Amino acid sequence: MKITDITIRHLQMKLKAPFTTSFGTFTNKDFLLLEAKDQDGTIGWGESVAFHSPWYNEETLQTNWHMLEDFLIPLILNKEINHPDEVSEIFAPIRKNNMAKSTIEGAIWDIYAQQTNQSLASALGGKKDKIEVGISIGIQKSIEDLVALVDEYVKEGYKRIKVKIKPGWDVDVMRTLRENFPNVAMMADANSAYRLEDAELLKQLDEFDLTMIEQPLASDDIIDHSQLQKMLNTPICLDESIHSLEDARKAVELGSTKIINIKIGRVGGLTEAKKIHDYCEANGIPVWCGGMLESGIGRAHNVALTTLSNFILPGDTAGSNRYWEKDIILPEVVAANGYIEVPQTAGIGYAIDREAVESFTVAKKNYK
Ligand code: OSB
Ligand code: MG
Repeated sequence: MKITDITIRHLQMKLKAPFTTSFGTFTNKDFLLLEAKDQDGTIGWGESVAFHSPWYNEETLQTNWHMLEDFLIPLILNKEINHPDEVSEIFAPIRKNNMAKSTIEGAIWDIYAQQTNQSLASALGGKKDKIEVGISIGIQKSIEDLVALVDEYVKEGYKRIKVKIKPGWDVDVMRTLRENFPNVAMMADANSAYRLEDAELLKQLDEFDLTMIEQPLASDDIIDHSQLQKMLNTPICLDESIHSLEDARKAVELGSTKIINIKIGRVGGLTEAKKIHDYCEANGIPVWCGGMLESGIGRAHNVALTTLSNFILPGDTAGSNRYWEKDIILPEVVAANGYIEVPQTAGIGYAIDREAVESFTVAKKNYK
């Protein structure tokens, strides 16, 4: 393939309900969509998962736009590409900026899957026709509100509940949840809100039989996590700390993580995500697919990735209706009884609702 035309759009979509983590609250989702056109006319879509502020990691919507416009798009336009795996090699001279890189790579995987007449899931080597998913619930105003929400999602069929924690919203919250939902698979995500000195407090979570605790310590740490894991029975799962296969290998070798949350954007694309998946599978480390409050396009990529065999634990890819009044794909992603059916049509498997895309677009630019 040869990409001859790329359009970047900045979309703004209002979340149905604000989403609060230990680092901040999202009410709107601002993000970039990338539409790439091959010389044969095939169109592929990618979504940047960078947020509008550098809270989760250092990238933002604007840094992604800069990287795409000034560095990444010029490396891709009119270059002969035989396989999407080549994209990460082309981008190798550019350090980090993984979410920006992943935005183009995702569109190229979509085009490749269409041109080889297979679903993105099959193109990646995935075999499942449905995937098991959980839900991630933000910090609420009160424990009562949280219990009511969890009850709602358990009734909707989600089989695993993840809740956000932070200092002051942790042990008592998890105790109340466990008392109310004795048999539901539960986990807590701290988004780096604690330090090794908090080990005694985090140890109290062992009582609640959590499937894992996600990223308790600093976003760039793998050393203290290995110390903490020695003190906890609850498995640690790293999210923010893992940007590459090399990061995954080092964290696993140090014993800093027993499970890995793979986010396509955080690791620079589907090719690297697959490498981490394969390494983890060979080393007995289960993985699951994380979420970044994606629109339908990023969600479709997550669904496809989750069909790989070592995605053993339910991920955060909930149905479109958990986030949006109206998504930008047709049909929307539907989670029924905790499962999403994997689309079998070529490419990402969902049609783009261009009218919806235009209605949420606040800026756009074309590159040829
Ligand atoms: O840490 O997984 C995270 C949302 C925003 C930023 C970081 C995270 C999250 C989630 C929500 O947990 C996942 C989702 O539902 O998309
Ligand atoms: Mg997380």
